[in-house]
Amino acid sequence: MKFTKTFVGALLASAALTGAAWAECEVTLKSSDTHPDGYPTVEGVKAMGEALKESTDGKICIEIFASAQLGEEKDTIEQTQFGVIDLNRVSLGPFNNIIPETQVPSLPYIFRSVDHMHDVMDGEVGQEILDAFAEHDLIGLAFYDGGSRSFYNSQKPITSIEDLAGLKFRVMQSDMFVDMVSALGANATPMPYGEVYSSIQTGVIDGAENNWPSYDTSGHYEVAKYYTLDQHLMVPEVLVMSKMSWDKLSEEEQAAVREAAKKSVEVQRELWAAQEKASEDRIRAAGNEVITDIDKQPFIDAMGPVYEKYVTSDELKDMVARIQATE
Ligand code: GTR
Repeated sequence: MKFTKTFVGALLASAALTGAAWAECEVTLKSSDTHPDGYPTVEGVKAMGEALKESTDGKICIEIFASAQLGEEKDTIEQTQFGVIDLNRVSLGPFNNIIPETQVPSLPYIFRSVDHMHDVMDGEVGQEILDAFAEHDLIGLAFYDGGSRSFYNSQKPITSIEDLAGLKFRVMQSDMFVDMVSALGANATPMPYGEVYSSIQTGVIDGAENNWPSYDTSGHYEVAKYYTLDQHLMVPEVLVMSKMSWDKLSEEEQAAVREAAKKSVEVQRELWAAQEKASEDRIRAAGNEVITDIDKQPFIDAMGPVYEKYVTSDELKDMVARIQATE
């Protein structure tokens, strides 16, 4: 068969759409995500890749490795620090033990609403947190939405703080989250995301906590039928780059990377809102018991010791005060 020019052109264009375009690029940034293709964070980074390819005239591309192909978050963070992975989309949670500033937006009930969270993360506090990555061989590029996290479990409907007593929940690998769960009267086990499904299934843990899209796409909703919307955390997602990879780029290219990351935020936020709704609909349709009628005040009141233990330096106290003062 003789290929016409248009046919080859169409073939190349479709290759670009399916992600093979990076093969033609001079620089290909390898990007990690624990979520599957189609998840709003993965799609956000895809949008960044498109913007970057365009602004660098096809020189810099992003190749995404979704579904934890490069490992669990904690390990991929180390690999990013070592320059093995160039870009990483992760929750702020797994950074808590290494970068104190990331604890602030990870504090339980720190944000009053999604708008409050956006105002803070898009403002000076957010910028200070992004800047804090530099001392840890990483460049903080942007924050994505991660909704609010609530408890789900396989045992019983939780309708009050008392119901949590004695249950064992998986948390992200952050000491602060272990203390948060203890302060609520339950037990916590830090564990990689990829081990949660089977751990609930086999009864090693009773449940975990996450947002609607993660509860849905991880399949956790199949093994933990009770979801209680106590919304204790609103931890933003973050997009970071390896300092080693960053240093290989010219100043102009670095600016293009920053710009493309910022541009992708809007795309991710829109997709996020739609995915939250779609996941909620699917889980409700699956017949899971969703407890919405819950008094959050006792949960909020129980968090005093967590703030006391983790908000210790003047810098962190000042950040918390500024967040609370943000309208
Ligand atoms: C999700 C988050 C992931 C991962 C996961 C977890 O909400 O998007 O990056 O941190 O939670 O609980 O491990």
